[in-house]
Amino acid sequence: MTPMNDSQLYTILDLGYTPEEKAEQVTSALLSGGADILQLRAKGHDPATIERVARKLIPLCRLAGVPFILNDFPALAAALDADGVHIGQDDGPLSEARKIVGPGKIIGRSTHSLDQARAALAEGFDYIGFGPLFPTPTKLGRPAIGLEEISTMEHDVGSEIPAFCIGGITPETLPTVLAAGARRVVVVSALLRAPDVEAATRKLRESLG
Ligand code: 3NM
Repeated sequence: MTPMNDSQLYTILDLGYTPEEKAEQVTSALLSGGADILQLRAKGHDPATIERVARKLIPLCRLAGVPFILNDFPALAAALDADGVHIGQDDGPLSEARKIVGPGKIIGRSTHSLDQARAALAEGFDYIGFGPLFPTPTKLGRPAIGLEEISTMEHDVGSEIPAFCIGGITPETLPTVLAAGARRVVVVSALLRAPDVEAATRKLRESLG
């Protein structure tokens, strides 16, 4: 499996963009295009659907050597033997999730400020998301935090654990995000809405160097 330390492009199969019938096809395209990590995100979907989709995607990720992370649902992540789980600010402490998924699994946290990023590092999370940098249709209602704090965040947190900038990152915004100091990114709608997901992923992967 790709060590997380080498991961630059974190992708999300979001059922809000990709219907279940296309989940495997789009995941294969993300993986072939060079995704380093694949998360399944299914806000508002019932657990049975999430489990069904996860069971289809996990073998694809295993074959590609890419970690499969489940958004929320630590117990389901454990039952599926997912590589990890991603939890938000309101999803309780790391220790609780760790008890459920076990010691060998990756646990990531969404952070929306420098303070939250530092706190996630101190708590012992394996990686963080940091954003949203820009307003995003994928997470409506969350204020954009901009680019100003990226370099401090990378210095204080990103030097210790992988830190993925997220939110509104597209081929157009990526150069300014990298210029601001970001080293790793999560990209969702810009890839899932692309007419050719694999080509879009490959192009973005190449821009990351
Ligand atoms: N979490 P897109 S922003 C899922 O800041 C998610 O925690 C965010 O999607 C956070 O690439 C976000 O389409 C949406 O903007 C990212």
